[in-house]
Amino acid sequence: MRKTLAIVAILLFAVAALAQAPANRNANGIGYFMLQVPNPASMVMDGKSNDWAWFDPTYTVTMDQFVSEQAAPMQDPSDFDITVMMGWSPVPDNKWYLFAAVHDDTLDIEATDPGSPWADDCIEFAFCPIDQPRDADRAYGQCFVIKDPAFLSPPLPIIPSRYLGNPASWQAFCEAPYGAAGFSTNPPEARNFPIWTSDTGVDWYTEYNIAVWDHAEADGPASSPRTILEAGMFLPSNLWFEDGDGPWVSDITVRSNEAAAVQYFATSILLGMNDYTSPTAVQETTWGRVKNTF
Ligand SMILES: [Ca+2]
Ligand SMILES: [Ca+2]
Ligand SMILES: [Ca+2]
Repeated sequence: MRKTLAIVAILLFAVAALAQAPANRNANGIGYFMLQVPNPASMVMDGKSNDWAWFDPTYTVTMDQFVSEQAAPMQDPSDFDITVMMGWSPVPDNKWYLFAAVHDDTLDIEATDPGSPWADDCIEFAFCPIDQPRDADRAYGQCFVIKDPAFLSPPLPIIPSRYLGNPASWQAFCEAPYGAAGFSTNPPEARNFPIWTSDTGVDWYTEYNIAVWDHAEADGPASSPRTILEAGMFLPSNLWFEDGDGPWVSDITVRSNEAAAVQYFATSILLGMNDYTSPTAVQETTWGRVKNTF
């Protein structure tokens, strides 16, 4: 009996240890930043970055700020090279924004079944404002996969991932008015093909916005508490990029291997409009003036 109790005590200690977030949760050792979108009404989720000219490039996330979740060697930039901008908007829009540009030797978007979105070039993303490990009860379900839906049937741009319960309820978190996404490629015709490659590769672009929830319930958005995004907020969130051409290599992620080991996410800080320097300061000033008249 004593031995059994000792084993139970050890297991409880192990569970408690697992519940601790490691000190270094971020692949870049610092953390990531989401910038307040100056004018959400001007943002079009079409996979084109012309509406991101306001973004301060200091906060662009480049490949040196990612690691392989499986500690695999990072791919050569000609094979897979990621650039990400992240934003957020306050109420009433109240969403997380992201624009990702990936240089890739081969675009692979051949999968037709939304039930297995990981087979192709894709991005998995997740958030947990209450900061629990992913498999903990309340974090479950706030994990989504986004991939070019050109060959998917139905063509769902954002697909819930790792959820329990009714798929239709979870899909509601991904669609208007809560989520939208758009895609484009350079050259534009690349996404007309299930697999496309060239000597110089291809650039593929993913843009989305999505509502954030303190926790997502299986009944859908109506029974889930929405997170109110504000400047200065700390938002545990994560990205995993997968290069779908050839055999699967690894998940390229923003969380540290230590965080992955205990299923915690990376950390982002929401910066307000006075906290960063916009390259389109004239527009920003105009917007600030308009805002001050409210
Ligand atoms: Ca756009
Ligand atoms: Ca590749
Ligand atoms: Ca690829």
